[in-house]
Amino acid sequence: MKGRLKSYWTERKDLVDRALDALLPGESDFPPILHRAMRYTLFAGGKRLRPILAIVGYEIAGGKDISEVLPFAAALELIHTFSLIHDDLPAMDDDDMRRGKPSSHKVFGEGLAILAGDALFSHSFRLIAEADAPAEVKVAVIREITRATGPEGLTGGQVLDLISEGVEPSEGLVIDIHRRKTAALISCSLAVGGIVGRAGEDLLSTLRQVGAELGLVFQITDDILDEIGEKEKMGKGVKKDLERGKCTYVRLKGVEAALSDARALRDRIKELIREKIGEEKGWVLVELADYIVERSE
Ligand code: GRG
Repeated sequence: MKGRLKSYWTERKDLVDRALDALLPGESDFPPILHRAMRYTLFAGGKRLRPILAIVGYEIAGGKDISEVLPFAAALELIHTFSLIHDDLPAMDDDDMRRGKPSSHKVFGEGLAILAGDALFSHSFRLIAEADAPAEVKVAVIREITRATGPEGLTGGQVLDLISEGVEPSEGLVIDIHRRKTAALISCSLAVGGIVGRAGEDLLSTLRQVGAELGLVFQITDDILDEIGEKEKMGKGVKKDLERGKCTYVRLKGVEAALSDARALRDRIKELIREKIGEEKGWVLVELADYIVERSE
């Protein structure tokens, strides 16, 4: 990441990190082992893509007071972190490393890792319920999040990902898994920011669409990085997808074609942003589209 995107990101990431710390129960709250486990993966060093996208959506909608969107942004990061902890479990992807550290279940054991994830998910809805926003905004946010995380989104995507191990991938299946497992929450994050910033229906549907395409390209790049990325930069094991016979874009088309498809999709997303949001309001998304495809972490 470079230039003005880097300074935009650093400033907002700092706000998100501080909000997360303030909005989470303290590490020594009872029972301390649960609170330690909740904070362990949360503060292990994520990019904070989803909460920052919520801020981006809020700002594009015309929101001026970032503190208004921060509890919602924090809730999205709690949900994402919950999904990472569960994804790493032996019953799912069985990964020993996450965010550059041993996975939650490696440190706390499986039972606590499951429960830390559960507690993060529950706490996210408490943050939404207690946010300083009108009830109709909160209900719209809850609808957006539950649709993105339920059977049509993350949970359904994770099920397809799990039952498709070893299956010969088709383009339809790979894209369906990627859209649900990864793109749904990324799209939801931009839309949640839009809802809190009181975006109208047209802008909301643009934010959902741009987020869904960015999410798809994000997961295609994740597949590429699993194949050719560096473990240290990724903060997790690499070459795991092939080993487990995952239905990935790289398995479908190979690294070269995956990269060229990702770049073509990136170009279409940039056109969409310029056409529907405009360069002035949408510059973060335009530059983010480049970062997502060219990233190494
Ligand atoms: C949310 C109800 C509910 C269930 C969760 C376990 C599960 C069901 C879903 C797993 C989905 C999953 C882990 C998808 C992969 C998404 C992905 C590309 C994660 C990596 O995101 P980054 O690179 O990670 O943004 P950091 O660590 O930077 O936050």
